[in-house]
Amino acid sequence: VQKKEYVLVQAPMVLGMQEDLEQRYDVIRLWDDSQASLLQDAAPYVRALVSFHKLPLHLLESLPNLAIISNHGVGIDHIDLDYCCRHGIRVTNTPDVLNDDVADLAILFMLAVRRHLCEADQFVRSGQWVQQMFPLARKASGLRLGIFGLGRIGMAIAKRAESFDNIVAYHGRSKKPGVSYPFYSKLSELAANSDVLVVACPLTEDTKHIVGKEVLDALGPEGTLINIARGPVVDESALVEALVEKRLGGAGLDVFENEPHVPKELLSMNNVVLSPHAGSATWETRHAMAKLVLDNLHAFFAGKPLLTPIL
Ligand code: 8YV
Repeated sequence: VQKKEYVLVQAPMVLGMQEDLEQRYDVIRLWDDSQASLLQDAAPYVRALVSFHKLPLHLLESLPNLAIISNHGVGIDHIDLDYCCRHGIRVTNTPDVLNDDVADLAILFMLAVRRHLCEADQFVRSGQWVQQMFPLARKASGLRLGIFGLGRIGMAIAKRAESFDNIVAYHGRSKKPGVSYPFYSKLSELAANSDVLVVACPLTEDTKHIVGKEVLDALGPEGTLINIARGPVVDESALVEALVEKRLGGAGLDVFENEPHVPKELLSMNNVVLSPHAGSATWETRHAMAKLVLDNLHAFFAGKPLLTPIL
């Protein structure tokens, strides 16, 4: 019998796919403390790792034969690509399969924040409706919607926003060829010309904290910030300050600087809608993501081209 390859997995995959993985490989579960000694013994032979979030350097260093990291997610800001490059480690991610879900959540935030959906739900449940009228909200259609990062997810958001008669404009590293939406070369100018600003860019050294006081003030007291990308793209203390001082109208946030911790000031604000980094969290999408993770691994071990390589 041919020995199975070891695959180190950082977190469980969606039901069904974890079982598929375990049938095909000798899986070592990083979240399961009872497998720590197995990991110690197997470390020199591990060639593949399935990552979900940040990998400690000492873990990578303990895997001298690591040859592929198949990341469960499109964002790869938590992977040390320099380390991977230096050690000839291939890296794959899961682009495209989650575009719809993440774009849906951005639109959901736009609607929920502007139309006070969470408050309205609470208003009915708590019985306040029988005593008073629900305060008026703000329109979510016919707005100027700025997208920071018009990549695959940004485009899916733009397409949806158009069906709400929103006027789309964008900012990014460069103007996209073949795209007719107005391009702003300065993020603060896009913000100044937007009612809703959606953050949909990757987290890099260049984008860290780029949404700070200047951008938030440009968006202004009637503006809505939506972040479905990565927490640290937004300077969270500047965001909290802007909301506390009512210099920003509202926010829809799926991601935070120090997940799963959320600044306590946000918890009591009814112009803020919060979500636990759940942009891709549907059965269908998590299944498609896991399948892509597995298909990249299978391709690697079969010596075939990787499906969605980063490195
Ligand atoms: C999560 C995401 O990372 O794809 C991404 O970049 O942020 C999300 O899909 C995913 O849940 C972690 O596996």
